[in-house]
Amino acid sequence: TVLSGQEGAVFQSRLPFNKMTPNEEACFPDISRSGILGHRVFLNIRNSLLHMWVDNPKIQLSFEIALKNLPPPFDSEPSLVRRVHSFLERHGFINFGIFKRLKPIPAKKLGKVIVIGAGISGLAVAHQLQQFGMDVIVLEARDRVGGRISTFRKNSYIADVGAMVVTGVYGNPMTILSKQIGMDLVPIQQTCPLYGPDGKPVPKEKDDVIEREFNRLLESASYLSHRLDFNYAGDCPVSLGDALEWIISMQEMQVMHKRGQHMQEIIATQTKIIEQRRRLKTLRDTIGKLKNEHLAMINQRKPKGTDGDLKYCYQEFNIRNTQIKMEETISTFHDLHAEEKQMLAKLHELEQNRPSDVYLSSRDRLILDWHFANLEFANATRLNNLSLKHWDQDDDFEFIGHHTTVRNGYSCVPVALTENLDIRVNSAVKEIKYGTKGVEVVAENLKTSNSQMTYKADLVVCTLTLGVLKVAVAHKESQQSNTVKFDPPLPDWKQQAIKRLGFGNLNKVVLCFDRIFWDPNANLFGHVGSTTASRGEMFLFWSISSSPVLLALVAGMAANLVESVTDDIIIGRCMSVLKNIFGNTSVPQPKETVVTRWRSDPWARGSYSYVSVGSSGSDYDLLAAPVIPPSSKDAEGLPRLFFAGEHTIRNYPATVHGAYLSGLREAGRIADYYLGYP
Ligand code: HUF
Repeated sequence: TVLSGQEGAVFQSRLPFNKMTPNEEACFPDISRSGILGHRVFLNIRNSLLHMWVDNPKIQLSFEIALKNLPPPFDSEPSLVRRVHSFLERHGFINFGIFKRLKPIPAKKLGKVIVIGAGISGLAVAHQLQQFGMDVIVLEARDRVGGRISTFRKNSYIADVGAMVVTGVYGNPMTILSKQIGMDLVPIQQTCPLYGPDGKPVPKEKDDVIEREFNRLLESASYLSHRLDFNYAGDCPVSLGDALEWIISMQEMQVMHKRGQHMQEIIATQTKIIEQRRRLKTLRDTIGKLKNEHLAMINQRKPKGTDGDLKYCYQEFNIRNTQIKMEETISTFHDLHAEEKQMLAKLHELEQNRPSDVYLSSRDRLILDWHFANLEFANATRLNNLSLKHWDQDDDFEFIGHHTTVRNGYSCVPVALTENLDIRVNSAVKEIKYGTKGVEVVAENLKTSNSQMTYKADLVVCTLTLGVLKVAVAHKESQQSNTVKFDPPLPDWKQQAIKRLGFGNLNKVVLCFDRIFWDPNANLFGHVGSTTASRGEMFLFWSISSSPVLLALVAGMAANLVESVTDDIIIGRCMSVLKNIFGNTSVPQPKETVVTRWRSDPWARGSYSYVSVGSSGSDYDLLAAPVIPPSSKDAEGLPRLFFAGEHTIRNYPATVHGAYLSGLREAGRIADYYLGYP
């Protein structure tokens, strides 16, 4: 059920309606200790304020308006209302995004901040800190904002080559942003017809059966991990891919075992039939013999009285005795004959119902591989790289509601968030020096070669991608160009977490045509690869634009491979897949094409994070933790280096909303450290 009113607003804010969160209890220790009545008052104020904001996020919710609109008796303690209002504002529950300000931003600046990266997390943190009254500058290496949100726009063609889907609406901060700025959100039709390697449609029934099997395999892998605690093989942590292949092998063995059992049952039934037939033959002989005996006795029967009574009695006794024996034997014969019939029926049934020779036919396995490719797309890596135990650790935090795409292009969000910010594009950060007194960031201007600028501030927020951080902490010899140096080097706990957590890859091919030649009603169609190894190559096509644009996804192993191949070859591969499905003459040459190479992109070095084998959700927390410079005598002990980005948010990683929320989180943390408690 979808909640509305105050409950809906609290749900949208990802807070529990009826209780305080640990963070709230820490920030309101007096309320936390005050018993049920105090809690109720706090929750009523907090929930009412959230309701006011969610209902009208286009206008700043000032303390004064909040107080005015609070129903009595909750307006009777203005100091508490002010504290709740400040808390919600500081932690990004109200007054975030783009809205009409009723009160100007404080003119006196309260500390200087450098934000590295103008992706969604950098823009979120910069925007928040600026409205909190800090002096903020954003350094961005690219010539545009948005980072991994990137929209290709040419003529009437629009295609998102980075993030594309708003995954669930309820609780998603993008829902609030969509009310503030012109985001044209369109629900995705989830039906996805599949085409086989031969280009022919995969029958619906077959598709359903294999999808069920895929889900069963995932459930078995989860059982293996969470119920049997089978997460290590010796000392090595097990990957999801390993577990799935083991389960498949076990299923294959099970199939062989079932076949063996079936054969044994057939042989046992056949042996029983032979034995039964032998017994029937003996009985038939006995019946024949008794019949002859009985007939002879009848023929030789003598009448009573000639030879005396005793002989007559003896003769009659024998005749009847033989007859009874004969009748009994015939009855036994009929019983055994009926049994034989049952045995034959059973044999027939066994022969008719031979279990299948294999667990999956080679064709079925390829359809299963398509589902694996889809999972590899969602996680941006091969299943063999994913931790069996933790790969889906964020599942409980998935937002409910339909998935949507941004028809006017996702880049409208970062562009809107640039409002009033001092963003220096083309500024590639080379060095981040941090000490107890403050920070110095050296950046190279990529437009005017060799010109370097040093920026000084109280603190720095680093939203460099996990891929860029990995290169920064990699061993010296393997260092590539465009690396960022931390001075002093990042502490070991941070470096180890950077190394452990995975950073995956995913690529897209945009094909812009002069007309639609696919089913215009389907947003998606799938293409089953011809080998397990190539399962991720153009396995899924998206048609979400109002113009004739197709977006092909390249996931799993293929995502990296495709980066070493020229655009022509990749486009050629796409075209042959499409011609195979729709026919040679139906597919025109594309007018425009784009091929992404996120792994080779020096400012991304991949697509998004994943929980790799040996890592866990707690690595996201380590990546989020700020760094306090190594202490000196007059150390203030303040953290100077803060981190935001999709790789720093344990509950919502690898997403735009997660990156955005990480920016709101860091702004709150920085304000708590540098501006004091409200
Ligand atoms: O890379 P960023 O956008 O990271 P984020 O803020 O955590 O958001 O920002 C980092 C910035 C960039 O602008 C860099 O240029 C800059 O730092 N930078 C530097 C620098 N080095 C780097 N600046 C200065 N100096 C230096 N030295 C790739 C991708 C992602 C997604 C999807 C598809 C693809 C192909 C579809 C998808 C999706 C979502 C989706 C992930 C998000 C990402 C977020 C990070 N998606 N997310 N729905 N993602 O599958 O919600 O459909 O894009 O988590 O954008």
